Amino acid sequence: MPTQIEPALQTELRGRLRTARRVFVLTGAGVSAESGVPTFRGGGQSAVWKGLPFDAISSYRMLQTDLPAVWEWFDYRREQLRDLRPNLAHLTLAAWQEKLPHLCLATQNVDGLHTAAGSRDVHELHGNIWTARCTECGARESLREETNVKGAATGARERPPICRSCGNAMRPDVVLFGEMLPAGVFERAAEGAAACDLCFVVGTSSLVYPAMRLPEIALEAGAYTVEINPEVTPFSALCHATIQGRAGEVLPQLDY
Ligand code: BJW
Ligand code: ZN
Repeated sequence: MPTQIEPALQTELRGRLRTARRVFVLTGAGVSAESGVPTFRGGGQSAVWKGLPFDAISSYRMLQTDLPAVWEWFDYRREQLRDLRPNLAHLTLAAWQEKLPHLCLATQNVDGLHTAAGSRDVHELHGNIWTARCTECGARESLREETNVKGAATGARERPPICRSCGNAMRPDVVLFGEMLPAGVFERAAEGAAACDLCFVVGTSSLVYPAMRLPEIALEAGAYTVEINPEVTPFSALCHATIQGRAGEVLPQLDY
């Protein structure tokens, strides 16, 4: 049975969307769950890989000690993503950007599905799984052309890929535990959070910083803040409204 938003809250939130001047949205893995992307902490296939918990393999320490293993993990993840499509949550947020005077969308996801849904200027706080970055010169290259990372297709590169600019090893262009976010991306998202009057926090466990600073900034700035998540999180008690439900069912019901 799909989640039905309580009618008074639905009316309240539609009204706020109609009158909001600036809306800020932070999304996490849950927004892509209905597309078939595994979450990190919700159990399932990708939480543990070859006996390693994801926070061990998606870490700066692992990058330093075993870059080929990190590539193997992200190649596996890209294979999982290859045929997946944006869901109603991604599509609703993309449609809001067309209707609202200003919408700032920040995501912790590396899957690129917000952009695939049509969202523009997405602040990808944790990078993008479809890009490689040189460990020395920082040059970036797309991995989209590799039709089959297992090597069956002609486009497959060596692992780790060698930078075409300087000849050094490349790495996945994602932010691993213990690493800083890309220069400027948090700051730009924080500007959106500080300036908003309405904030949505969608499908995140609300555990990972500095991403979770963003809705805290919105709250501190006085924004009305709404969480959408089937589970209770550490942020739930701080929000003005929490909707316990799936993003792909809840967000379309807020459309106004
Ligand atoms: C649905 C749904 C549906 C399901 N609809 N919802 C203490 C100790 C050690 C470190 C730290 C510490 N305190 C802070 C830190 C730093 C650390 C951190 O925050 N750790 C905490 C976990 C404790 N942060 C960092 O290291 C960051 N860097 C940093 O702080 O730099 C400064 C620094 C430098 C040097 C040393 C120390 C500090 C970087 C964080 C990078 C996170 N990277 C990852 C991996 C990306 C690459 C990859 O894809 O593998 O990003 S970790 C992982 O978590 C991934 C996610 O983006 C991120 C957040 O996960 P998210 O989105 O919340 O997903 P889940 O799975 O946890 O939750 C899904 C939610 O969806 C659930 O709530 C479900 O209920 C819900 N849901 N279905 C709506 N249909
Ligand atoms: Zn290079």
